[in-house]
Amino acid sequence: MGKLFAVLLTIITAVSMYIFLSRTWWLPHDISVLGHGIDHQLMETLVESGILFVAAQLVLAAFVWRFGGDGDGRAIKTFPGGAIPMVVIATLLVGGEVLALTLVGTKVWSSIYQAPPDPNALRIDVLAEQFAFYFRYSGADGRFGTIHPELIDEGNGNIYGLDPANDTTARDDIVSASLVVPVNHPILLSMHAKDVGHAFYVPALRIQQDFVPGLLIPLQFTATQPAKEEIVCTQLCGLGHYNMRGYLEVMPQEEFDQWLADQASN
Ligand SMILES: [Cu+2]
Repeated sequence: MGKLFAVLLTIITAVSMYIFLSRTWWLPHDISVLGHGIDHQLMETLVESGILFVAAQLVLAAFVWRFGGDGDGRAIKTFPGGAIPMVVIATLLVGGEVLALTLVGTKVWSSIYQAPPDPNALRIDVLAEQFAFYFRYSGADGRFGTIHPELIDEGNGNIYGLDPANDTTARDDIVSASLVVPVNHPILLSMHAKDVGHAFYVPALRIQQDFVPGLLIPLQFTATQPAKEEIVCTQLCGLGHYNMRGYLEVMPQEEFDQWLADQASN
């Protein structure tokens, strides 16, 4: 029985390794300036934890093969020095590994979350609600109209609660159901939620960011090629969650300018 388990364990380890090495389920294509750094970090983590995984499974298989119980009543040997040193060593090893990965990963993390926004970034206001995303552009004046929560009215299409009658900066604001951005241009999203927690997930951008009600969350990215990607909500946010999605469209600058002009004249 012990030997059979050792063989099974070795086969499972080999198959798992093959799935990763052959890239059977792999990352989607990358259209973000930051994507390379993130993928590189992910690879380092995968390789490091992969080696440890394979080594641990094979050592386990070898021990089971060699010492697997066959019911002959032999006494169970104790680990030299008792269990405590073994637990301490294992904790230090695993703790050291996690800490090392954290320190190495901090570089990529801070390049996304701690870097100051590009002064030329195109600012887009993102609103998440049950069960849709809305994207607001400031229009010709470069200023966003103030949000008045009491004016929010799905019925008349005032999704953001703007007051164009009294607020001149709100008059030219453009609200779109798709996130349309120019290629190779830094984008700064300002994300907020109207009701519950949601998330903004675009695998090709390597971005997954939660919306938290009450918080204004900045998020920056630069897309490197024209594309149309799905934006999905990855926080269970209610009955319609499965259907909460939008589209990111990355287009050349001239096309984007044209799109924005078309939206403004509507
Ligand atoms: Cu949602």
